[in-house]
Amino acid sequence: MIKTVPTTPYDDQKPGTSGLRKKVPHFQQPNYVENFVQSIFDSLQGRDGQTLVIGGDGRYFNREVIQIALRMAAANGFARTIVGRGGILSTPAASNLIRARAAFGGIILSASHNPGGPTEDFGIKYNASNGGPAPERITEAIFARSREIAEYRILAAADLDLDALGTRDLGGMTVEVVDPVEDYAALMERLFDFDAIRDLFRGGFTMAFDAMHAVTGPYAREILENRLGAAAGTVMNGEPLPDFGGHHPDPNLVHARELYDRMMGDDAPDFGAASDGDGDRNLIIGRGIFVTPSDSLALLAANAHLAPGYAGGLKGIARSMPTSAAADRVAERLGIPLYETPTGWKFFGNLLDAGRATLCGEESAGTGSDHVREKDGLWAVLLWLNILAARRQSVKEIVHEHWRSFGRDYYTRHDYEGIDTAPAEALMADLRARLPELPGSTAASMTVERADDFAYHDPVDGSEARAQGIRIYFRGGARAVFRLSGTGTSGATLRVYLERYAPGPDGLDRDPQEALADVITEANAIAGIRARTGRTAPDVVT
Ligand code: VG1
Ligand code: CO
Repeated sequence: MIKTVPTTPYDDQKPGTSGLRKKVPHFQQPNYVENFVQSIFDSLQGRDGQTLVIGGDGRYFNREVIQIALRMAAANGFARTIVGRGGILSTPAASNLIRARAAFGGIILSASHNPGGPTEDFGIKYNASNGGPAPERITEAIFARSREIAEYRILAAADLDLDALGTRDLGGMTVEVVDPVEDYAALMERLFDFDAIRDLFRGGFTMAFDAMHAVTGPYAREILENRLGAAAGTVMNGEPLPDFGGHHPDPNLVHARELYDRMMGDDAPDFGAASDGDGDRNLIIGRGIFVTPSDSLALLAANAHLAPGYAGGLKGIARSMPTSAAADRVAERLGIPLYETPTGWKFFGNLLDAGRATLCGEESAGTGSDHVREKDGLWAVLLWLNILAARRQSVKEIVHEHWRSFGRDYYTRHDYEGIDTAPAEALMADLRARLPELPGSTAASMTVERADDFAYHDPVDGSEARAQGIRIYFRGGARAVFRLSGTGTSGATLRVYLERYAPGPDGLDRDPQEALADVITEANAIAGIRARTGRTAPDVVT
């Protein structure tokens, strides 16, 4: 029986960089989930009789929300839903399923790299039929709907068993519970030379993969250990846990410290990697060398032709604006276009759909390609492995060779987390107001050449995205970027992105913090970070 339940709107259901993210208790308010899911459905034309994919990263509250979403999908005209066993689907695997099964769209439950648990984070995101995060016009429609919603539709039914594979009926809608790994692993086998990688491992190559007790554990075990023959135990923290073992499933140098220390130690394996809560990010560390995500994008682009899936070359490269210019140099040499987009994967969708870009990347450890419409952590790891298998050099040799050939883009990001919203917004507003007077000025030791507030004009559909981050270019080629996070759930997070290009082959082992010391000082002085936030140092340096 379908019930129509009266409800009252919430005013804070605005999707951010990557969907709606709030604390679990916030989502547990009466009808909060139902309102948002109905707002999604109400914003979709032509969903009747269609297929919907549903899955999440397994965090606390995942199962409850999946049951609600299933009952609501059944009451809102969907003919079929495809759910990962146990409610599990990594974000790239969900994207793949939407595409492979020609679904109308998908609901992905995740707060990505944010911690999980009864008082931690949860998130709901809608992906469209191309498998990618809903574009702004849809997220705006969802938000608008959520502010006036008066009722939602739900089937009165008991919970479904999601732990056994197979097809069942839910009020006339077919629910298909699928193996979350199978289709995704098959896609990876089509893109990469599994024989060459197997051969690499057979020859004694060693690796450590930190799944951070998040969704990639089962994927990494199946692909790396079972199919590619990496030694048992290669996958660390491989059991997905609703609270990620109490950690932040964020693959950066702070939260993946154990892996980092191991990779810098004497008995380090050849290759180290990690992924985040929902499996779309990647961290790459070679023995004795951390590869920044910006460099990784450039390296993957320069070497992608070594993998079968990319043997025909790349159509173009797209990177988020705060990502370093390392990929630009590769695009230039390859003679292919480079696109600079706002932060967030949704902005890559049109470029990928239109066949303008093949590889995309963000400085926040997200890399991907046109194989799905999300960033893809394991994909990046496998492309690296394919390149290592083809070149038979160490990560360090490959990175150093790249820098010798292209020059090096020193890069770091400084995050100030959980600062009060008011001063954070005032800091940004003040920078915006001072943009015209910045060129020619010097706050500490460097002189501003030009400064702007990044606006993106989508070359495919002509849409505009404004106020995407303050960019300050200094004389001599360094850059600082300021923006506020759109994924945090408590207070505001200020991100400061810093980079400088060094054309020569010098300084291969130089520490970026040291190489960027003057840019860091200048950026802090221009924005008045200490005075406005009371913070003397960033919380996270990546
Ligand atoms: C962050 C990253 C951004 C990424 C987004 C979602 O956003 O900076 O590059 O696309 O997270 O990633 P923000 O607005 O907090 O800077 V995930 O792994 O959460 O889908
Ligand atoms: Co993620």
